[in-house]
Amino acid sequence: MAATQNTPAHITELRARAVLVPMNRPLQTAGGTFTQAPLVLIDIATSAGVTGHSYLFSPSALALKSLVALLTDFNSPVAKLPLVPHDIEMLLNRRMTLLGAQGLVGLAISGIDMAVWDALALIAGLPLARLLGGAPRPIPAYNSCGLSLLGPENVAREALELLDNGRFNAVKLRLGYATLEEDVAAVHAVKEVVPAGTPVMTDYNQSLTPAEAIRRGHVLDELDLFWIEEPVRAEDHAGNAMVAAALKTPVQIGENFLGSRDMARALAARACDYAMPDAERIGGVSGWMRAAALADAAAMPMSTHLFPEISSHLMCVTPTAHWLEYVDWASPILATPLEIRAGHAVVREEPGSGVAWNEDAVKQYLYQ
Ligand code: SMN
Ligand code: MG
Repeated sequence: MAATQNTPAHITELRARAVLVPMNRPLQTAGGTFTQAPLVLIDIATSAGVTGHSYLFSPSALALKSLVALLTDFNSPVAKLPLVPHDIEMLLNRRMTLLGAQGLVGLAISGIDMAVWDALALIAGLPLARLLGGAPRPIPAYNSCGLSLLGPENVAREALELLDNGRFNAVKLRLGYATLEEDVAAVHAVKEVVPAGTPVMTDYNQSLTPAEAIRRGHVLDELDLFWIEEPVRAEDHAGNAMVAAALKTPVQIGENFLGSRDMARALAARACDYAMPDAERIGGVSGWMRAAALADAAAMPMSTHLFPEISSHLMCVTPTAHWLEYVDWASPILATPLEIRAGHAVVREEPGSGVAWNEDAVKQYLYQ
């Protein structure tokens, strides 16, 4: 008897639009300030009648229109292609080799990959975590929505608000004040108000030189911080390695890994103790799975950066899964925002990656 052949669904259209979503708490880091979240929403319509969704975060609103234009231009190479994420990724990377598949191009390819996987999960009727071979489970999440460079009084007040009576039990504090003394004062202020044992992550957003990071880090080493993130320039693997070797506190990097090969180079350079790739820079779902394999081989705890909705599914299939970074920036435009309960993200038993639009809200925040 001849084997039955199901024709795989194919892409019918790729659409992109931009929104500027007001943030509950403006974020002021040593690397930049945000009061609105500049997001690009991607829709991949398919012949199966379902539409896959994903979004990108553009750290500068200045690039929003360019990203939308780039994605719209990608409609022509991807329309009519079968819904096969690996082949789509390979094709787009090949087409972009001479231009360079990083920067905005890398974000666009990652965003397409995430939307294609979302469509596949919707067609299969499975949560993305299950389609990838895992099962939805609660993922430990820290609240990363605030704790900007606002001084000790403000961060102490905000830390308690962010814990939200036990909804969260870990927070991330931005550091990189003009002086070490101000960094220490901010850490003390938070540590004094949170319950004993509360993990306090910290983030320098690449603002120090290696020598200054080691000088500040030796003092911070006595303050029981959960990790020190991006102490020096992200691409300076040798500098990060010097800092990681000198400090007791784990050094966390990864949000600026540009694809899994970049991550492999960072791991080979021993640039960090912990890794936290970012779904839109590591290559979407496909890139994440390769990054998770690298982290597993290196026995390295792996956390996430932004995109908590899809990232919580990915953590269900990450062997060294560590912490999910929770931000609520996309929540206002999502049909069902990610839920956090007792310090954990709730991965729903519903088809897809957890990303679908609240169209009324999207209309309200459209950027054009
Ligand atoms: C961060 C990076 C980019 C945008 C916002 C916040 C920060 C983090 O480094 O890790 O949350
Ligand atoms: Mg960071």
